[in-house]
Formats: sequence, C-alpha cells, structure tokens
Amino acid sequence: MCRICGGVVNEFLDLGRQPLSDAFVEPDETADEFYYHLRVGVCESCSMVQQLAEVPRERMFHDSYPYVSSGSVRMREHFTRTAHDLLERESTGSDPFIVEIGSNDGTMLAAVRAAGVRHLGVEPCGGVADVARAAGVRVRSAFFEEAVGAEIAAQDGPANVVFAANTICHIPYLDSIFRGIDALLAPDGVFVFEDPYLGDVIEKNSFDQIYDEHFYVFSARSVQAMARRFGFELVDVRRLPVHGGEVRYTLARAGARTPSAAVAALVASEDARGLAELSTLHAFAAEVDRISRDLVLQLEKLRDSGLRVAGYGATAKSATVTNYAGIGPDLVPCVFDTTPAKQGRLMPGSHIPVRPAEEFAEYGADRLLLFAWNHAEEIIAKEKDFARGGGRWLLYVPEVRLL
Ligand code: DWN
Ligand code: SAH
Ligand code: ZN
Repeated sequence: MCRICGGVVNEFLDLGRQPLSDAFVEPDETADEFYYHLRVGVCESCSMVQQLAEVPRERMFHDSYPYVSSGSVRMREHFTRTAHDLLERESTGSDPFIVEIGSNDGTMLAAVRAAGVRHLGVEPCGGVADVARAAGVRVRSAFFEEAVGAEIAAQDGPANVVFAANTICHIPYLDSIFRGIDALLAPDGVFVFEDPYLGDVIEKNSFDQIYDEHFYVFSARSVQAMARRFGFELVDVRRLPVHGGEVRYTLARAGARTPSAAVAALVASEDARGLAELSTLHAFAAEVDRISRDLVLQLEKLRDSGLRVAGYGATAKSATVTNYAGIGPDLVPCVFDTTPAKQGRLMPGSHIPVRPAEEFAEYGADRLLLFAWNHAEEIIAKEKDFARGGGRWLLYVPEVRLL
C-alpha cells in the first residue's frame, strides 16, 4: 500500500538482501550486521516511487551516523549558494526565521548564521549535530515530525522557510512531516526541499540512489500529488546538477502562490516520456541487471590481468551496487575515503576495507572504481596525478566504462 495515498503499489525492482548503507562495521563485528530485503515499487494512483519495506529510523540515524555534508568542496559551495538564495528570495519581514530539517553538520545553516539570520536545524544524529553546534549553528536534536514542528512554532514563532536537502526522501512518515510543517510555516512561508530526481535515476541508470535511507524517489508529478494531498501546492521546480541530478521543489500553502511555468513543463515532460509507467520502470530494472553483470565482468578482467584495483569514495550508495552485484574484497581489495568515521572499518555487507584517502598514493592503484561518481569532476581534478601516471577510472553510471 502506498505510504502517501494508500493506493496500490506495483513492485518493479528487487535489489535483494541489503545491509544498512551507512553502517560501516568493525572487522570483528560482521556477525551482527542488520539486513533487509530492498524492493521498490510505484503507486498506481499518485505515481510515487517507494520502497516496500521500512527500516526503523533509529537503526539508520543515530549518534554515530558517519556522513558529513562538508566532505565535498562542491557541495559546500552548493549549500552556501542555497543559503544566499533562500535569504534573498524567501526571507521576508524584519526578523526572518529559517528552519532546516536534516541539518547534518550545519554546512547550509552556517551561511545563514553568518548572515545574522534567525535559524534552527533539526537533526537526530548527535555526532554531526555537535559539529554544527561547534560552528555556532543552533540545532535541536530530534527527528522532525508533527509534534516537533508545533513545539518549534510555539517557542520560536512561525518559519518563513523550511528547507531540507537529501532528507525528505529519507522519511517514510511524510504525513506527519507535512502536519509539522503546517504547524510551523508562516501563512506565506515556503517549504523547499531537494532530492535525487527519478528522471535522472532512470536516464542515468543510477540505481545506487536506492538504498535503505532513500525511501522515496521523487518526480514533479508525485510531489505535486503529495503536496495537494497535504494542503500544499508545488509552486516551483528547478533541476540541480548535484548528487547525480536532483530537483529542488518549492511548496507553498494551497492557493498562496501561483505555480511557475516550470512546474507544468516538468510534469508534462515526465508524462511525455512515461516516467512513472510500469513499462519504463521494468526496462530500468533490466538495465540494473545488465550493468551489474557488466561491472563484475570488468572487475574480473582487471583482477585476472593482474592490475591493482581499488575503490574511491565509501558512499552509502555503493552498498546497493556491491551487495546486489556481489562485489567483495576479491574484486575491490579496498576503498579510499576522507571520512574519519568510515576509515579502518569495512563497507557494509561487502566487507571491503575502508582506508584513509592519504594512503591512496602509496597504494599505487592502476584502476579506480569511482563509487562517488556524483563527485567525479571534483575527485578526478583532485587526483589528476593518478591519470597522469597511467591510471584509469572505472565508472558504472550511466554505463560501465573506463575513463
Ligand atoms: O542522501 C544522502 C547523501 C546526501 O549523502 C545520505 N543518505 C547519505 C550520503 O550518501 P553518499 O554516502 O552516497 O553520499 P556522497 O556525497 O556521494 O558520499 C561521498 C563519499 O566519498 C563520502 O564518504 C566522502 C567521500 N569523498 C572522498 O573520499 N573524497 C568525497 C569526496 C568529494 C572526495 O574528494
Ligand atoms: N542535508 C544534508 C544531510 C543529508 S543526509 C545534506 O544534504 O548533505 C540525511 C540527513 O537527514 C541525516 O543527517 C539524517 O540524520 C537526517 N534525518 C533523517 N530523518 C530525519 C528527520 N525525521 N528529521 C530530521 N532529520 C532527519
Ligand atoms: Zn500513492
């Protein structure tokens, strides 16, 4: 049953037994790993793409959650720009108030704070929340939901903007989220959120955007239907190049604003290409299989020719690829990553060891599997010596190919 509207959900993709994507394990803790069955379907009524089973939120989001937004220079720039955009366009009145859901290490709100604007982050993971606090960002440690929205409104007054990046698609219980936003948002306020876009996922075969934390994959059509259901209206959309292709959705209270032409245009383009049709999604599922097999063949070839292989970027996304395709340390002996909380541990399920990025040069890789393909530009530029020395990057989005 659809988590948004109660409609019939048709399964189109079975990604098998999967671990928690951000649960990097100590070498002696692999016996305790949590697994679940990752299956994906689309709602016949509202066209929302969603998982069929829910992982309890506390298993994914806890005080040792390892992901930090600030790990990419490009994302830091993106969020600074985002803050300035929100401040310029949406923060009206003499004392505006901006709330961010899923504020993580405070990368976005630090720019709001620097502008001297009232703000609050809501973030359940204590470790990253403390990083934000150390930078002077105000954070409430909680899962945002209905009661939290009402409490913030009572304490701080109405918000002009509620913003969320890469967070709303993580939350199955969106009915409660919308009630919380309804309680919190000023009458003319906006709810702005950005998440991976179904159009990009299908076009680029980026099936690794689907893992435990990414419960929904949004489209303009499904977000428009969801907004209406909860008393809001989708009034603007903007495609973003970050994280492999996202859309920023702007929602206002129903009737408060006139939707921009971009909304109708994006919905029409989705309908024209049959984006949420089962035939399209089944074709995508077939591509997922083909690419996974291709990738394993390519890695076996590299191993058999005696080349030194490693992974680059211990992403959450990569859990889907390694566990679905069956890629372990025999094919990818280790992966390099800049995140201290991931280093020295094993990738979930695949048990590929994560090594500090500083050890990358001495390892002397011939081929690097770029798990963090969404940061390709930044990473390839940073590691230009690798290619200069004859090394080559192996990508699997949108196709398996060597650069
Ligand atoms: O939605 C989510 C996004 C925003 O972040 C979360 N559910 C979890 C997480 O997903 P991810 O882990 O797939 O995100 P990234 O941004 O693709 O992860 C990049 C990884 O690569 C990080 O572990 C940092 C690392 N990295 C690196 O080692 N060197 C990244 C860059 C840019 C680098 O130069
Ligand atoms: N916004 C950041 C972080 C994305 S990772 C960025 O774009 O880089 C997803 C974040 O959502 C995590 O920090 C997680 O703790 C948070 N999150 C998950 N469920 C939440 C909820 N109900 N309320 C607030 N934050 C939540
Ligand atoms: Zn539905």
